[in-house]
Amino acid sequence: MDDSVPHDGGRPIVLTAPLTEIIDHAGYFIQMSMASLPIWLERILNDKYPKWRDVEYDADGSARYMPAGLRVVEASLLRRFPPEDIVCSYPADLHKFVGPRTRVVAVSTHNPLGVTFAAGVYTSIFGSSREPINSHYARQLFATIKASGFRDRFKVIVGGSGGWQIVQTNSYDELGVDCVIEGRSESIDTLEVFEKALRGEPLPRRLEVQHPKSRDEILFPDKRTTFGVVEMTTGCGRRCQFCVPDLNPQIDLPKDKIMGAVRANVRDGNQQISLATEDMFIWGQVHTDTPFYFPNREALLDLYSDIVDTPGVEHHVLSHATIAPAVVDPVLIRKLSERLLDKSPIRLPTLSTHPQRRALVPLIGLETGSVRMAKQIMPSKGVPFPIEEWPSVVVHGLSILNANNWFPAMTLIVGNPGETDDDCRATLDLICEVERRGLFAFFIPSIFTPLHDTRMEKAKGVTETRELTPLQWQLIMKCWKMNLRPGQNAWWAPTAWRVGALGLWAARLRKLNGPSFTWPLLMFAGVAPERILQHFGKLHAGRPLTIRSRKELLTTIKPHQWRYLRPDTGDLPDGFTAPPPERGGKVIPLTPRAVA
Ligand code: B12
Ligand code: SF4
Repeated sequence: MDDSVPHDGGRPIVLTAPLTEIIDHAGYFIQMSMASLPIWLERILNDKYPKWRDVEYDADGSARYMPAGLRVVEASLLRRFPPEDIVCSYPADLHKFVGPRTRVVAVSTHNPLGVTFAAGVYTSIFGSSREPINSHYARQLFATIKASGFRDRFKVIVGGSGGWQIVQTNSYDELGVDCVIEGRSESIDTLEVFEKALRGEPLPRRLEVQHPKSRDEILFPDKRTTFGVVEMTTGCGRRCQFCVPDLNPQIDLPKDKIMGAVRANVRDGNQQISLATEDMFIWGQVHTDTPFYFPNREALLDLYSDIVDTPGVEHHVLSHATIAPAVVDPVLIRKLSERLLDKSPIRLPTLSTHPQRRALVPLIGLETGSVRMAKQIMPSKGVPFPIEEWPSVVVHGLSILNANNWFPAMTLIVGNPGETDDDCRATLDLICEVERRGLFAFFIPSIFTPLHDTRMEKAKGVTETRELTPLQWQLIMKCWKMNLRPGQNAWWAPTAWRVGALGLWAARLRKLNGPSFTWPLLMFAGVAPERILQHFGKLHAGRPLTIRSRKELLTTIKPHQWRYLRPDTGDLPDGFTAPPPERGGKVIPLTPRAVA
């Protein structure tokens, strides 16, 4: 860092984040790619997005936008400290704000070392330089802070959903971090740590702080956030064993606060909004008389309609969802499409039937196609349907979503503890069934990573790509082959892929990933038709699955819950009787349009 002294001696509290977690144009996918691609492939993104480093400033040189988490930290600190003591700075401008008066540099990070789902996998598949682009920039940020001439005067506090990576890898000294706070900034304990740092007192290395238990305790920033991220819910409720966010209390946040944060984003120049959630479909149905997995159609339509109708909101992007609600209420999906598609910045010309080829791409967990595995790691993932019906729920959910121009990015976990070849075959069968039916999702396989604090924290997964079995490789490469279908319409594209993939394999990947990789790679490259490779026993041939009809699926719901089904969705189980007029629940004020 440049050691010139800022004219005001610096700000006592400086808030920052890695540049690659702050940038806000070019859509979610640029950040996701940066989390997954190794630094030696950065030039691909530089070529595609030559301006990705360009950021906007407020009049005082502070950052115009920051990740939502850091904005909440700022809002939380503003409860106790004066605004002139706090600044949000881009990494390149730290020298303008860090000076002799600085006592805290606080860093928010999502994924600083790239040791989480998917992020670690692709960098290790791609080679010797395993460091993901995002991790490179995170380390660069920490190095800049560490090199400050005023470093002995301030403490470095790290927080955010990726803070645990520093704890788990014990990278405190290497990165120059004094304290990692795990948990939310609204906590009084978080404020106490900042107080201590301002007084120059020693800090604990790691502090776990309490998550707010009620919706009113969650703060909303009145400033612009990266991608216009506004929190919608916390927690989930489906209780998957590997999941971090599910450990938080299940809360849906008040609509008036969400709308306030939407308006703040628009006021500060953001044209895009995205609601942060683990499952958008629980909103409006948390702690009501109706189980959360029967979505509250009216409340959701009301909320999303008001967001996309807010003057200045040009784009809206979905974040995370689950698939069972699509089977429960296809009418909701259709009506959401009617409201949301026109504002989606994502276009999938070969898939979408929207006049401008717009599409909705929520992130949805598929994780496994093996019912045996699903029972172990995510027994409630498909509620209200029993987990035995998981493959049918996925296929039906996807057909309803696709019919409404939703093409989800679906994550899969490869190498779950105890995963057998049969489990892997079952997942391949499901993926092939999706292909056979002409359905589409972007399948994003990742290698099982035991995430800190989860119920599977102590479980051991695959640590090296060389350890992957031929079936696991086949699954990974099959997913990517299917993902590339929409982009392969140009006459030259398939050949370019073949040549590129083979070249990379010959030059680098053959040695790195071991012999199990060879046949799946040849399948990916399309060197020989899959059926020939299957015939010679080099690949598993996906077996056709028996998929239940929607009516059969609805019949598998526990009969005492049938009353939560909506008659206008059809396919009702025999013996269904219409529910009483008022569907229990808390009262959510609705606009007349949403009810219509
Ligand atoms: C929106 C989102 C994204 C967006 C936008 C991210 C952004 N930069 O704004 C996109 C799609 C780009 C994205 C990408 C990825 N994401 Co993401 N994402 C989310 C999501 C849904 C919401 C994040 C959010 O803004 N929440 C709201 C804010 C308020 O919460 P928060 O950030 O946690 O902040 C609170 C605390 O952490 C704390 N805090 C935050 N910063 C600081 C700093 C200090 C100093 C202190 C004291 C406290 C503190 O206080 C805040 C509230 O008080 C979360 C799930 C979730 N519900 O949190 C997943 C989540 C964070 N993402 C996750 C993952 C895995 C990824 C990817 C690696 C996926 C991938 N393979 O591509 C990439 C990594 C991106 C990168 N740059 O490296 C995981 C993180 C797992 C982990 N770290 O162990 C999560 C939890 C999802 C999950 N279900 O697993 N993500
Ligand atoms: S459905 Fe998703 S968010 Fe919910 S518990 Fe499972 S993995 Fe976590």
